[in-house]
Amino acid sequence: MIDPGFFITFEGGEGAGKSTQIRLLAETLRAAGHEVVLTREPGGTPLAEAIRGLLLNAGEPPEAMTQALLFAAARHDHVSRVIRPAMRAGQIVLCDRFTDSTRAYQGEALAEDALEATILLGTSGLVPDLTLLLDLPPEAGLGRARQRGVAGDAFERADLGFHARVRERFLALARREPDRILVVDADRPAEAVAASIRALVAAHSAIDLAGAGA
Ligand code: Z5A
Repeated sequence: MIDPGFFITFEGGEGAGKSTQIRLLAETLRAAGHEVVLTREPGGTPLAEAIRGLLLNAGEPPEAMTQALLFAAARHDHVSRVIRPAMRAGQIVLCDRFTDSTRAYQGEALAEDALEATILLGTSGLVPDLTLLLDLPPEAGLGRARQRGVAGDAFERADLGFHARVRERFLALARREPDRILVVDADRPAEAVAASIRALVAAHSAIDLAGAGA
Protein backbone atom coordinates (compact mmCIF):
# COMPACT_ATOMS: atom_id res chain seq x y z
CA MET A 1 0.00 0.00 0.00
CA ILE A 2 1.28 3.49 -0.82
CA ASP A 3 1.44 5.82 2.18
CA PRO A 4 -0.68 8.98 1.71
CA GLY A 5 1.96 11.21 3.35
CA PHE A 6 4.93 12.91 1.74
CA PHE A 7 8.55 12.56 2.83
CA ILE A 8 11.06 15.38 2.21
CA THR A 9 14.69 15.20 3.33
CA PHE A 10 17.18 18.06 3.64
CA GLU A 11 20.80 17.25 2.92
CA GLY A 12 24.08 19.09 2.61
CA GLY A 13 27.36 19.76 4.35
CA GLU A 14 28.08 21.26 7.70
CA GLY A 15 26.42 24.64 8.27
CA ALA A 16 24.60 24.57 4.90
CA GLY A 17 21.45 25.93 6.55
CA LYS A 18 19.41 22.72 6.77
CA SER A 19 17.99 23.40 10.25
CA THR A 20 17.13 26.99 9.28
CA GLN A 21 15.44 26.00 6.04
CA ILE A 22 13.54 23.01 7.41
CA ARG A 23 12.04 25.28 10.06
CA LEU A 24 11.03 27.90 7.47
CA LEU A 25 9.43 25.28 5.19
CA ALA A 26 7.56 23.76 8.15
CA GLU A 27 6.16 27.23 8.97
CA THR A 28 5.05 27.71 5.36
CA LEU A 29 3.40 24.29 5.18
CA ARG A 30 1.62 24.70 8.53
CA ALA A 31 0.37 28.12 7.47
CA ALA A 32 -1.09 26.44 4.39
CA GLY A 33 -2.96 24.01 6.66
CA HIS A 34 -0.77 20.90 6.42
CA GLU A 35 0.14 18.58 9.27
CA VAL A 36 3.94 18.53 9.43
CA VAL A 37 6.35 16.34 11.36
CA LEU A 38 9.80 17.90 11.72
CA THR A 39 12.54 15.48 12.65
CA ARG A 40 16.26 14.82 12.21
CA GLU A 41 18.96 12.18 11.84
CA PRO A 42 20.78 10.79 13.57
CA GLY A 43 17.94 11.07 16.08
CA GLY A 44 14.19 11.53 16.11
CA THR A 45 13.41 8.98 18.86
CA PRO A 46 14.86 8.60 22.37
CA LEU A 47 16.87 5.54 21.30
CA ALA A 48 18.14 7.18 18.12
CA GLU A 49 19.06 10.37 20.03
CA ALA A 50 21.10 8.20 22.42
CA ILE A 51 22.88 6.62 19.44
CA ARG A 52 23.48 10.16 18.10
CA GLY A 53 25.33 10.95 21.33
CA LEU A 54 27.50 7.86 20.88
CA LEU A 55 28.29 8.73 17.27
CA LEU A 56 28.95 12.45 17.52
CA ASN A 57 30.42 12.85 20.98
CA ALA A 58 32.48 9.68 21.37
CA GLY A 59 36.14 10.57 21.97
CA GLU A 60 37.60 8.23 19.37
CA PRO A 61 35.28 7.87 16.29
CA PRO A 62 34.17 4.25 15.79
CA GLU A 63 35.41 2.24 12.81
CA ALA A 64 33.54 3.04 9.55
CA MET A 65 31.35 -0.08 9.41
CA THR A 66 30.51 0.30 13.12
CA GLN A 67 29.41 3.87 12.37
CA ALA A 68 27.28 2.76 9.42
CA LEU A 69 25.58 0.06 11.51
CA LEU A 70 24.89 2.54 14.33
CA PHE A 71 23.36 5.00 11.83
CA ALA A 72 21.27 2.10 10.45
CA ALA A 73 20.09 1.05 13.93
CA ALA A 74 19.11 4.63 14.80
CA ARG A 75 17.36 5.00 11.44
CA HIS A 76 15.41 1.75 11.80
CA ASP A 77 13.95 2.95 15.10
CA HIS A 78 13.23 6.39 13.62
CA VAL A 79 11.61 5.07 10.44
CA SER A 80 9.44 2.49 12.19
CA ARG A 81 8.34 4.65 15.15
CA VAL A 82 8.09 8.14 13.64
CA ILE A 83 8.40 8.44 9.86
CA ARG A 84 6.25 5.52 8.66
CA PRO A 85 3.40 6.17 11.13
CA ALA A 86 3.32 9.85 10.16
CA MET A 87 3.23 8.99 6.48
CA ARG A 88 0.47 6.45 7.05
CA ALA A 89 -1.47 9.24 8.79
CA GLY A 90 -1.10 11.44 5.68
CA GLN A 91 1.33 13.91 7.25
CA ILE A 92 4.25 15.67 5.59
CA VAL A 93 7.53 14.53 7.12
CA LEU A 94 10.52 16.90 6.94
CA CYS A 95 13.77 15.26 7.99
CA ASP A 96 17.11 16.99 8.57
CA ARG A 97 19.54 14.47 6.97
CA PHE A 98 18.73 10.89 5.97
CA THR A 99 20.27 8.17 3.78
CA ASP A 100 22.15 10.49 1.42
CA SER A 101 24.21 11.68 4.39
CA THR A 102 25.24 8.06 4.97
CA ARG A 103 26.27 7.81 1.32
CA ALA A 104 28.15 11.12 1.39
CA TYR A 105 29.91 10.72 4.75
CA GLN A 106 30.37 6.95 5.27
CA GLY A 107 31.00 6.60 1.51
CA GLU A 108 34.49 7.96 2.23
CA ALA A 109 35.56 4.65 3.79
CA LEU A 110 33.07 1.94 2.76
CA ALA A 111 32.44 0.13 -0.51
CA GLU A 112 29.11 1.00 -2.13
CA ASP A 113 27.54 -2.47 -1.90
CA ALA A 114 28.31 -2.78 1.83
CA LEU A 115 27.01 0.73 2.47
CA GLU A 116 23.79 0.13 0.51
CA ALA A 117 23.23 -3.08 2.50
CA THR A 118 23.33 -1.11 5.78
CA ILE A 119 21.02 1.54 4.29
CA LEU A 120 18.47 -1.07 3.23
CA LEU A 121 18.51 -2.58 6.73
CA GLY A 122 17.94 0.84 8.30
CA THR A 123 15.14 1.98 6.00
CA SER A 124 13.40 -1.30 5.07
CA GLY A 125 13.32 0.25 1.58
CA LEU A 126 11.84 3.67 2.44
CA VAL A 127 13.12 6.31 -0.02
CA PRO A 128 12.35 10.05 0.32
CA ASP A 129 9.79 11.45 -2.13
CA LEU A 130 11.95 14.55 -2.50
CA THR A 131 15.42 15.57 -1.30
CA LEU A 132 16.62 19.17 -1.15
CA LEU A 133 20.41 19.29 -1.32
CA LEU A 134 21.65 22.59 0.12
CA ASP A 135 24.94 23.14 -1.64
CA LEU A 136 27.68 25.58 -0.69
CA PRO A 137 31.48 25.54 -0.47
CA PRO A 138 32.59 23.74 2.71
CA GLU A 139 34.69 26.75 3.79
CA ALA A 140 31.50 28.83 3.95
CA GLY A 141 29.49 26.16 5.78
CA LEU A 142 32.19 25.43 8.34
CA GLY A 143 32.63 29.18 8.90
CA ARG A 144 28.90 29.53 9.64
CA ALA A 145 28.87 26.52 11.97
CA ARG A 146 31.92 27.74 13.89
CA GLN A 147 30.44 31.22 14.31
CA ARG A 148 27.83 29.62 16.55
CA GLY A 149 30.64 29.07 19.02
CA VAL A 150 29.74 25.49 20.00
CA ALA A 151 32.41 22.79 20.13
CA GLY A 152 32.55 20.83 16.87
CA ASP A 153 31.43 17.18 16.76
CA ALA A 154 33.52 14.30 15.42
CA PHE A 155 32.58 15.11 11.80
CA GLU A 156 33.14 18.86 12.09
CA ARG A 157 36.68 18.20 13.26
CA ALA A 158 37.54 16.42 9.98
CA ASP A 159 39.77 18.36 7.58
CA LEU A 160 38.55 20.61 4.76
CA GLY A 161 39.51 18.02 2.11
CA PHE A 162 37.10 15.54 3.71
CA HIS A 163 34.26 18.09 3.60
CA ALA A 164 35.07 18.90 -0.05
CA ARG A 165 34.81 15.18 -0.93
CA VAL A 166 31.51 14.95 0.99
CA ARG A 167 30.20 17.81 -1.15
CA GLU A 168 31.31 16.05 -4.34
CA ARG A 169 29.61 12.81 -3.26
CA PHE A 170 26.35 14.71 -2.58
CA LEU A 171 26.51 16.35 -6.02
CA ALA A 172 27.25 12.98 -7.67
CA LEU A 173 24.15 11.53 -5.97
CA ALA A 174 22.08 14.42 -7.35
CA ARG A 175 23.38 13.74 -10.87
CA ARG A 176 22.48 10.08 -10.45
CA GLU A 177 18.92 10.74 -9.17
CA PRO A 178 17.95 14.11 -10.66
CA ASP A 179 14.20 13.53 -10.23
CA ARG A 180 14.48 12.98 -6.47
CA ILE A 181 17.48 15.10 -5.43
CA LEU A 182 17.18 18.81 -6.24
CA VAL A 183 20.24 21.02 -5.75
CA VAL A 184 19.65 24.39 -4.08
CA ASP A 185 22.33 27.11 -4.08
CA ALA A 186 22.69 27.68 -0.32
CA ASP A 187 25.36 30.39 -0.61
CA ARG A 188 22.72 33.14 -0.53
CA PRO A 189 20.71 34.92 2.17
CA ALA A 190 18.36 32.58 4.04
CA GLU A 191 15.17 34.16 2.64
CA ALA A 192 16.36 33.72 -0.97
CA VAL A 193 17.15 30.06 -0.27
CA ALA A 194 13.72 29.61 1.35
CA ALA A 195 11.98 31.11 -1.71
CA SER A 196 13.80 28.66 -4.00
CA ILE A 197 12.79 25.77 -1.75
CA ARG A 198 9.13 26.81 -1.79
CA ALA A 199 9.21 27.01 -5.58
CA LEU A 200 10.85 23.57 -5.89
CA VAL A 201 8.38 21.93 -3.51
CA ALA A 202 5.47 23.48 -5.39
CA ALA A 203 6.88 22.28 -8.73
CA HIS A 204 7.90 18.77 -7.66
CA SER A 205 5.03 17.65 -5.44
CA ALA A 206 1.28 17.82 -5.24
CA ILE A 207 1.53 19.78 -1.98
CA ASP A 208 -0.68 22.87 -2.04
CA LEU A 209 1.21 25.92 -0.78
CA ALA A 210 -1.53 28.36 -1.72
CA GLY A 211 -2.21 31.07 0.81
CA ALA A 212 1.18 30.58 2.43
CA GLY A 213 3.13 33.07 0.37
CA ALA A 214 4.68 30.50 -2.03
N1 Z5A B 1 26.04 12.00 9.61
C1 Z5A B 1 26.68 10.93 8.97
O1 Z5A B 1 27.91 10.89 8.92
N2 Z5A B 1 25.94 9.94 8.44
C2 Z5A B 1 24.56 9.92 8.48
O2 Z5A B 1 23.94 8.98 7.98
C3 Z5A B 1 23.92 11.03 9.12
C4 Z5A B 1 24.69 12.04 9.68
C5 Z5A B 1 22.41 11.07 9.19
C6 Z5A B 1 25.64 15.63 12.47
O3 Z5A B 1 24.69 16.18 11.62
C7 Z5A B 1 26.67 14.83 11.72
O4 Z5A B 1 26.18 13.52 11.41
C8 Z5A B 1 27.02 15.43 10.41
C9 Z5A B 1 27.09 14.26 9.42
C10 Z5A B 1 26.85 13.06 10.24
N3 Z5A B 1 28.24 16.08 10.60
N4 Z5A B 1 28.76 16.88 9.84
N5 Z5A B 1 29.34 17.61 9.27
P1 Z5A B 1 23.90 17.50 11.99
O5 Z5A B 1 22.88 17.67 10.92
O6 Z5A B 1 23.47 17.47 13.37
O7 Z5A B 1 25.04 18.60 11.93
P2 Z5A B 1 25.34 19.65 10.88
O8 Z5A B 1 25.16 19.37 9.47
O9 Z5A B 1 26.68 19.93 11.31
O10 Z5A B 1 24.23 20.74 11.20
P3 Z5A B 1 24.47 22.23 11.39
O11 Z5A B 1 25.88 22.63 11.63
O12 Z5A B 1 23.48 22.59 12.43
O13 Z5A B 1 24.16 22.82 10.00
P4 Z5A B 1 22.81 23.18 9.28
O14 Z5A B 1 21.62 22.61 9.99
O15 Z5A B 1 22.98 22.81 7.88
O16 Z5A B 1 22.78 24.77 9.38
P5 Z5A B 1 21.95 25.78 10.34
O17 Z5A B 1 22.01 25.30 11.77
O18 Z5A B 1 20.66 26.10 9.76
O19 Z5A B 1 22.88 27.05 10.16
C11 Z5A B 1 24.18 27.10 10.64
C12 Z5A B 1 24.53 28.57 11.02
O20 Z5A B 1 24.50 29.37 9.85
C13 Z5A B 1 23.52 29.20 11.99
O21 Z5A B 1 24.20 30.07 12.82
C14 Z5A B 1 22.57 29.95 11.06
O22 Z5A B 1 21.96 31.04 11.67
C15 Z5A B 1 23.50 30.37 9.93
N6 Z5A B 1 22.84 30.41 8.62
C16 Z5A B 1 21.84 29.61 8.16
N7 Z5A B 1 21.49 29.94 6.90
C17 Z5A B 1 22.30 30.98 6.55
C18 Z5A B 1 22.43 31.77 5.35
N8 Z5A B 1 21.68 31.53 4.26
N9 Z5A B 1 23.36 32.72 5.34
C19 Z5A B 1 24.16 32.95 6.42
N10 Z5A B 1 24.08 32.25 7.59
C20 Z5A B 1 23.17 31.29 7.65
